Amino acid sequence: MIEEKSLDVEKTVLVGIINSRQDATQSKEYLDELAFLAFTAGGEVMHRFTQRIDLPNPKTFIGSGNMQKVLEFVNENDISSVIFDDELTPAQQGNIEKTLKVKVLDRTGLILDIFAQRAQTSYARTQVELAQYEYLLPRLKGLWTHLERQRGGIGMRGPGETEIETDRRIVRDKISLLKKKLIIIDKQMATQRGNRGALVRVALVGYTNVGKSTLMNVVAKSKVFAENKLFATLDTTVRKVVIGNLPFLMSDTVGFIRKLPTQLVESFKSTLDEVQEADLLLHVVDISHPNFEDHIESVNQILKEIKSLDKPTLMVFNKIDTYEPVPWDETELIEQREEKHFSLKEWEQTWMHRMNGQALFISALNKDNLEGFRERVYQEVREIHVTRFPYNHFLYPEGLEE
Ligand SMILES: Nc1nc2c(ncn2[C@@H]2O[C@H](COP(=O)(O)OP(=O)(O)OP(=O)(O)O)[C@@H](O)[C@H]2O)c(=O)[nH]1
Ligand SMILES: [Mg+2]
Repeated sequence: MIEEKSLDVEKTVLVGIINSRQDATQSKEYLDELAFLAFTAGGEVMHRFTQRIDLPNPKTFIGSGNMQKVLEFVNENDISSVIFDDELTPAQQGNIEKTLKVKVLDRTGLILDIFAQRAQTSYARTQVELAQYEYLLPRLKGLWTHLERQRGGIGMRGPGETEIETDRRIVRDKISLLKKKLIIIDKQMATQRGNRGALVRVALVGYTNVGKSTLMNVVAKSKVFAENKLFATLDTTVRKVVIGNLPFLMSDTVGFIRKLPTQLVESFKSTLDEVQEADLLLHVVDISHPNFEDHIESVNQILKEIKSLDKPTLMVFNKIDTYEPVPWDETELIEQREEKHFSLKEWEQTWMHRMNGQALFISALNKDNLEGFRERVYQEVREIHVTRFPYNHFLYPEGLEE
């Protein structure tokens, strides 16, 4: 079993930078996430390189001394791809590839590759393909054509997998064809959403891997694919949920990530329409993740991009089962405590306070506080429902009927 696995695993190295905007700790956290992305794409990270650098080299991103070190490592360890955490210009990517003679990807390229690998329906595939071609277009010149041996694997899925097209015209034609195809699908999706009637719509949003699908499954008793890898969900699933006797629609959709490629945000427009048209957002957060506050920021950034930041939102802090508060000494000075030393109760108080009570704490996996979750969502949905149907709100009495 293990041998089988190691056959498909591709050896990669990561490259990140430390600068005035990201210190050593942050850089490490970003590389942790990049390593998880690489793992999701089927790679094994053999080494991480970091360089302190404020202005990246316009030609090669990192300096020549460091490039030499990467090159030596690549040659000595049979590395087949080098992944940069930061966005590379097409020229930088080309130059680095010439030096290293292996595949060179940036975070955007890696995320696009994972999306291509995970897209199940033709709708998702069309959206990913469009994003990939748009990413590919400025990078066509000399792209990997000298790497005949290494076709396939990370960064090579989706367009160009079977043949690398060097003709921009073909790629442009493909882009316009895919755009036309998406317009048709978008129309179908809009009609489908229209057909769902006036039921209140609730959308689960959040960073990737926080447990949105797991929560959807327990609440809607559905079977949405969930796993401990990034971007398990690409297609939106909508389920009718009834709490008490109040029916509403709940949607589970693609997870967000720091620096989600703009090409993806654009081509996933229709998938994200589900969020835009929702009446209530449940922003799910993995409270056990050391970077969860950064994650909230990234999600809010994308919500802002899709003009959905001002929607009524409940913050749902998930995975309270794996959150391990370090017991703290009552006599210790408050200032000396770090965030991780807060007990759950304290978190609850700080967040409830900060969010005006719009926060919930649950474990979707262990079903902890699911009753509290259902009760709270019921109240919110009911409020929207009675505004929408002022004359028959008596159909839905106060409180839950179980
Ligand atoms: N410990 C713990 N793990 C959880 C909980 N909820 C979900 N998980 C796990 O977290 C991982 C990701 O869960 P998903 O439901 O796929 O997460 P998601 O937010 O839908 O992820 P994407 O679709 O990739 O955006 C899975 O391994 C789940 O079993 C929880 O409450 N506690
Ligand atoms: Mg999911």
